[in-house]
Amino acid sequence: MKKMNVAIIGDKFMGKAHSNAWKQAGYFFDLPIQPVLKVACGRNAEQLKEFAQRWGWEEVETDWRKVVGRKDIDIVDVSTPTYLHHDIVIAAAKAGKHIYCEKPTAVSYQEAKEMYQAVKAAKGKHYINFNYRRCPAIQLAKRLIDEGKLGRIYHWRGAYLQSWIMDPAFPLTWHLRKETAGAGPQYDLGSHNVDLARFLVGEVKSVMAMTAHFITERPLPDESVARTFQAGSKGTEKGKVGVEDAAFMTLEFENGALGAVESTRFAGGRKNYNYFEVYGSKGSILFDMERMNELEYFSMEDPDYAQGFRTILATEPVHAYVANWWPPGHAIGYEHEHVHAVVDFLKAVDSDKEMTPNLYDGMKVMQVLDAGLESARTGKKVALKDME
Ligand code: SOE
Repeated sequence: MKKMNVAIIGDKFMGKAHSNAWKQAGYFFDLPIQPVLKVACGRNAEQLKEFAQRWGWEEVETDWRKVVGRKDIDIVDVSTPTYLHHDIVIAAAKAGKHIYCEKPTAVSYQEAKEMYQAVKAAKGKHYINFNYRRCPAIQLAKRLIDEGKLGRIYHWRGAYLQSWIMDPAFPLTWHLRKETAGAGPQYDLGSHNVDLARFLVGEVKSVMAMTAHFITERPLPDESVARTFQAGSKGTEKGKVGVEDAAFMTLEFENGALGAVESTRFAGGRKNYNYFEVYGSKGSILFDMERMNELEYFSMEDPDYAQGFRTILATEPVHAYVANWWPPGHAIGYEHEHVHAVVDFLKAVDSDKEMTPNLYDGMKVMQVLDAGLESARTGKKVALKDME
């Protein structure tokens, strides 16, 4: 079988999720290319060594430029904090690599545009990791919509709610600084939601938004801390929070549908509540990531005496990707979406076909998100065409 060498840059949460995906994909799916876990790159040499040993990366390197410049590397996996995506992606595109990049795309729409220009001019394939698209229940939602089962779409209602920074003692990690994250939940969570809205409903035409800042100062983090959920602070010294704590947007779609997108890290009890509803002239669907194997479906075509939401357990072989895992009813999880993305990426590379979502989609999502931030700043509706 053809082999390709993968370099991963970033060894924290996404580094782990992607390493697992590169490793597992070939056990469950017939891959056209065998990915070789060649080199792992991270800043902290000691943590990196431990990471590489655990996941089976053959080599380690602390300088991403050296990794991207290596002739033997075919695929660059960008799993770093957001502010590094721009330079790494552009360098990797210029070096002719295939690119597998984490979301949010960049710290601004402007940067995302530059990244897209670079990959467009290069020959490698590119992917932006909006992993939720590859959840079988969301693939089912897409299928129902494409088959016309929902009819004309009237509404998108998306909410991505978390609670991990509600404690004011939670330190000022890179997610809370404008220079490293670009924005707060508007980017981190809203990017997933807007991607799903574009995937299931269509292109966005205009946006109105409001943001809120609840906690404006936080303790500075311990240097070794990068992973949000294990963060510790180094004492009483504080720094200014540079991003919003919550962002709520309304969307006008090009097809006339109206949408709402809520993104917050201040929803107590919500851990990873990535939730959406789609309402159409013939039916409705609801999805909740915390119950990711299920899709709620309501059809107006059912007899009136039997109408109501039904819960479809999307674990049958007929559902996307599921036949390669376990028998019906044996649920799958978050990490499987990442495995599915790796499988499709390798197929795209092998067949020289576009992978979706790619850095074009990543750029379009950033355009919507920045339109939202602009609207929140000015108090005005922002048309996407004015953002070009
Ligand atoms: C943190 O908010 C986070 O890890 C996001 O960055 C991920 O994209 C999301 O899948 C889960 O929450």
